[in-house]
Amino acid sequence: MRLFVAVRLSDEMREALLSAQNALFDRGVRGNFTPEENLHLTLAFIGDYPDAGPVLDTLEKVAFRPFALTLEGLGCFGDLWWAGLRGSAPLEALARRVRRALAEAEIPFDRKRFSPHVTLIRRAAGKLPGTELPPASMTVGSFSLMRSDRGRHGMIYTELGTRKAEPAAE
Ligand code: 2AM
Repeated sequence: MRLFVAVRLSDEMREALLSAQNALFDRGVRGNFTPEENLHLTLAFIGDYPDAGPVLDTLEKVAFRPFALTLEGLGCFGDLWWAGLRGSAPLEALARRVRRALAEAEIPFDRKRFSPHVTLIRRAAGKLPGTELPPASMTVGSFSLMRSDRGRHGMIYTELGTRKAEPAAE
């Protein structure tokens, strides 16, 4: 099983990202556009792991309060183009806690530095324009353990479990 831990995005956020993808397409950008239902923010990539049970038990120990997430800017890693998120201490803290919990449970994960992004296009061909992202924010009230399978027409992501935030502080 190929596993990763992610924040699933609100409908509003995914719609904003879809309209950014459409704007890029209209400007002639081509590539492998992430389908709207697959848009997500990865907190930790576990990769091949035999059993979701211990991972879910570990994620259950990660407590956090709801916090705001706001889109900010387009960027790229080579030909992978992404939407960025406004710098957020609670987001950084959540990723750190998830990763620390996985490490303590000796569940391996990709140790590359957390670099919050939502992948919009893989193998993008074109020049990254200065397109603005439509403004969009959401409250992160949970994160999920996801399984990734290669389907006939692209990746299929399945939620295996969710860890909800503690009630917001008064
Ligand atoms: P990406 O979108 O930048 O490729 C599922 O593959 C998710 O895990 C994607 O969000 C992917 O990020 C992320 N991920 C992080 N590290 C990865 C790795 N080493 N291999 C594959 N996916 C990785």
